[in-house]
Amino acid sequence: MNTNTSQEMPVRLSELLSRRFERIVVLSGAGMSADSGIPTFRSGSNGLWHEFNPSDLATPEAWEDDKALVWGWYEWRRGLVMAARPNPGHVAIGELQRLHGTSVITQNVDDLHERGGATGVLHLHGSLFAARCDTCGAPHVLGDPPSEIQRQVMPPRCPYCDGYIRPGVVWFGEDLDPEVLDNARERIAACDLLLIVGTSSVVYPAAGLSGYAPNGATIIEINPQPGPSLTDYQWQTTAAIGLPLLLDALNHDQGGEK
Ligand code: BV8
Ligand code: ZN
Repeated sequence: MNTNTSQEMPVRLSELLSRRFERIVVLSGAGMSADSGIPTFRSGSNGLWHEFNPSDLATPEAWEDDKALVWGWYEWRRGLVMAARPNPGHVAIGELQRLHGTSVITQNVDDLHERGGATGVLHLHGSLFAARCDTCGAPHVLGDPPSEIQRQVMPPRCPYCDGYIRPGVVWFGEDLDPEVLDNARERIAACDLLLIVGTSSVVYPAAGLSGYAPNGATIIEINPQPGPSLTDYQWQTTAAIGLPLLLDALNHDQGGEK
């Protein structure tokens, strides 16, 4: 495993990328959106909820305990995402998919991959834009988030059963959508290049997905502070810097359009 802290494509990495890849998969985490100004899950600011650990708020227990605090937190995050723009990393992944056919799997609950041009994104942990009734499950379309940040915001009620509307995300202790998880495992099991971008790889089952990559697949991690991992190459750079350079290298070596 190599680790390189340079900001241009390291030679060893460009050598790794010089073969032809037919089935590229991207697996992203919160670091993917850090360059768009979205705080990461474990090392970002938590705003008005600064005394709370995001992992403690993203739980059914917190929701049962204080719906207004949790709903206020998610509405703050939804507002941040709506005001943010996809960064060059999101755009490069959209191009990677257009030119080389790439599956995008994300732990993120934002829509920045889609706004960067990616389609068919698998959201392992749901989405800020998929609210639903906590009682009858009816999908609920949200309007604009509150204009100013409020610490406590009561969630809306379901027009069908008067239940509370909850965020459309997977909380700790909740199961992931089995279809989404199976789909992600299948895509990674068939890949020949896996790009792991901006994740601390501590949350399961997402963190275990890279283990499904077949022997012979090339696994590359892009992260300014990579953790221990079984990759072929750890590139200590950001998503916004690394992914456009990686796209250039693949375009150069794979002859542009597929
Ligand atoms: C499950 C949605 C079966 C919500 C999230 C005890 C009780 C219950 C469960 C467990 C338990 N012990 C273990 C578990 C399993 C648990 C788990 O894994 N816990 C961990 C913490 C030990 N998992 C679950 O509960 C999952 N469900 O297992 O169900 C079950 C059922 C009952 C009981 C047991 C098991 C559900 C997990 C899903 C939780 N929901 N999100 C929301 O967003 O509010 S996870 C949350 O963490 C986010 O989705 C986030 O994406 C994800 C992972 O974090 P990262 O994306 O990696 O973000 P992080 O901040 O950690 O790291 C950022 C990285 O980016 C860093 O490496 C940094 O260096 C890098 N970076 C920074 N800047 C940049 C950058 N990279 C590139 N460019 C940059 N510019
Ligand atoms: Zn309902």
